[in-house]
Amino acid sequence: MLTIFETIEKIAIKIDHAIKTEDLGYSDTENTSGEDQLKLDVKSDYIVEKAFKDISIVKSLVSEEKEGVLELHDDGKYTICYDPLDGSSLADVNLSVGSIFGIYEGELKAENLVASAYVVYGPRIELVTARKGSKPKHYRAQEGLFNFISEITLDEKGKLNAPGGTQQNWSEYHKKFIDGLFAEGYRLRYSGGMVPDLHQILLKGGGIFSYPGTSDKPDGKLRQLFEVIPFAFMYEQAGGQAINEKGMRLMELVPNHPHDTSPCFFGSNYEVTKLRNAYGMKA
Ligand code: AFP
Repeated sequence: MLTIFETIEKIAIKIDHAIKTEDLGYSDTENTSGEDQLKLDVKSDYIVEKAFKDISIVKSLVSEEKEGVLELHDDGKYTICYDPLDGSSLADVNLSVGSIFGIYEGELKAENLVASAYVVYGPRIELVTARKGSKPKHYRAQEGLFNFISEITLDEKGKLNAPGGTQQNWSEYHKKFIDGLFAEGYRLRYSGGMVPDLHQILLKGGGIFSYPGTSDKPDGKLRQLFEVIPFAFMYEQAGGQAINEKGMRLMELVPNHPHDTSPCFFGSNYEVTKLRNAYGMKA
């Protein structure tokens, strides 16, 4: 696992360099979700693939930017599902973006995720890794090396509210839930980049990030294998919760297809309990 995390560190430095130096325009390709790919998406995907190609414990790769599974080593142990550059459409307005990695052993379902990691490309490059049985670990890069800063623990209750999805397509009860948080004094923190938005809640003690099912996207937008499950693991390891609209732990998801999405809510305990009440979910 250490080898995988060290490889992610090298990838982070290279992707950060690409963000700072490469053309920010569109390529002439689409990803499997039918979204236009930026040149940066394609480049970042290439950087990740190249870095893991020679790591023998990696059995296969599944990228948000590609259809299907890329088989690497028959004797490998892990499948890495990754979004090489999440929120890439924010790069042209110079907001933070990120990379997300879910490391699975066996069949691709949440309970088989053994570790996850994400990188935030902001004013600094930061890395957070999580493994079973310990708190997520937060690192910051300095002159190309990642220095450990601290373990991450969520408070029982936070102050931040990051509500995703197009508001006119929210359900009445979701709108009521979000309005209720603001009425309680919560502050809006939403950049449109899942990685920096979830990172902020983790580091500032707590709150809630929601991306519900909406009338136009009943299954939400965020992808289970590359985005939802790796962050659900992070939030649970940090002492928080991560559930879907029915109150099921996201760590129980079983995707039917690598690009399946799910409504998702990540937060500290107080806010998730409030969500359960608002949605009429079982405790
Ligand atoms: P892109 O990868 O298309 O830029 O989308 C970013 C993202 O997947 C995720 O990082 C955000 O949380 C989410 O989309 C924002 O979506 P909305 O703009 O619909 O809230």
